[in-house]
Amino acid sequence: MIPDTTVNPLSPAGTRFSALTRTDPDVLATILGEERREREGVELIASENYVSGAVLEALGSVFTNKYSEGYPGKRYYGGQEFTDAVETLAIARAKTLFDCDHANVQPSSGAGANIAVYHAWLEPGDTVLGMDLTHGGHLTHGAPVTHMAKLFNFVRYKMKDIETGEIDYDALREMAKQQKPKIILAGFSAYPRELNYRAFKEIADEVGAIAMADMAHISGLIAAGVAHNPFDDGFNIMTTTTHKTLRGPRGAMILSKGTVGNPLKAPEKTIDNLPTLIDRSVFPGLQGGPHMHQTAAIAVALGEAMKPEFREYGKQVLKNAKHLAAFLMNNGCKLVTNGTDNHLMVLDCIQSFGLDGKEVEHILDFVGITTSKSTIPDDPNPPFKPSGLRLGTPAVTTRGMKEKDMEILGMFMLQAITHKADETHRLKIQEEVKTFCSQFPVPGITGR
Ligand code: DSN
Repeated sequence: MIPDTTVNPLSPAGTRFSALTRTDPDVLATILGEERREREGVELIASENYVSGAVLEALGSVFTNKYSEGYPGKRYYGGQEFTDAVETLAIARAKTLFDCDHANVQPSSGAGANIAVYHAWLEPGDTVLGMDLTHGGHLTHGAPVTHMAKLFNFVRYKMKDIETGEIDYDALREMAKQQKPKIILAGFSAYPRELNYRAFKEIADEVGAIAMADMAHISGLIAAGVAHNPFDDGFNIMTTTTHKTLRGPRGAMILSKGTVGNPLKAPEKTIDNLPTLIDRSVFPGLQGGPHMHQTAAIAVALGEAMKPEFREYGKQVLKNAKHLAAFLMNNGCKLVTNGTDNHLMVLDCIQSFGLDGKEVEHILDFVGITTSKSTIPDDPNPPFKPSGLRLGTPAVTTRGMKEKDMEILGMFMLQAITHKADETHRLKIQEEVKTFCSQFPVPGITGR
């Protein structure tokens, strides 16, 4: 049975939330409310997950008290015995998991990690070739609204065929020859298919660019060995957040190939110096003191990702996604690229239901199914009211759901949309979702 933390457990000293119970019941109420929301609802946002009790403990540790600008063995403040040890551990685990020469585990977010790479390698005005936002790319890959788009010249490639998701690598090559990018960027936040990393790398070599992969969404699948590792095809850099399929705390890493030098000395801009250029770009270039409690929690998550159970987790994420996609398509829904090879899918809500993504997100929210609206390729609608909805299976898989549960979730979703105007029916589905969820504990809340 799942302990009900919304009922004040009296909290004797030393037990969970005992200090907050005494000092700040207002904030405690919000934390318990969020726990209840996570426990009683279904999380289908493709970029979210549930951390383990161990990750949560490291994140809530005294490492948050410490300033540690610099890198292990080269810091600007004293008292670094344990910060050096934990950061060294995180770096070593990241290098082993992703098979690279260097890991910078300090970026506090994925956006910062990408910005640090751009500044490590580019000069203002240089060109980056990245995936179009509505075709699945990410805001930090050069969307015109970002600060980076004012500094660098981003040009965008698209899918050749939105029915299959295939990228037009011939067009990409031609574009690269014309535009002469310094970075070719492979990566996405709403693309449901595998990329051909070898093709990206060959094109990058032909035009003298470096190959960078933003694997924020699928780094957990790469670590589990169920998705391709871009380093196997010679990529130079991989950025990733740590809180999506990798199931760690909020944070990010920059992984690279090359020789690790002294980050206190500015090296020449050569491919071999990328690790040092990246370290200097993160600190002092972009950030001040790293979040060592976050680093400790990243180390724990990377340790978990090295275990055989994580391989099984990765396999199940994929099985669940394929199953949910098939169930929805068999019931008349239209998915962008007609399916998925990874953990996510994009539902075309206009074609499926005659509703936009914001309306469907809202309908599902009411019954306790959390999703995120999404653009579809070349979406005629604006990003705040786009035509699609993105769904993903990393979080529900962490809770232990399997293929048959995907059918139940799919059914709840379709019923909620069909009965959107029937209040009694909607409340009934809301109760059914809650009862269904009670079978699947949330790890961090139960302490697992
Ligand atoms: N917000 C993340 C996502 O949902 O994909 C990426 O930044």
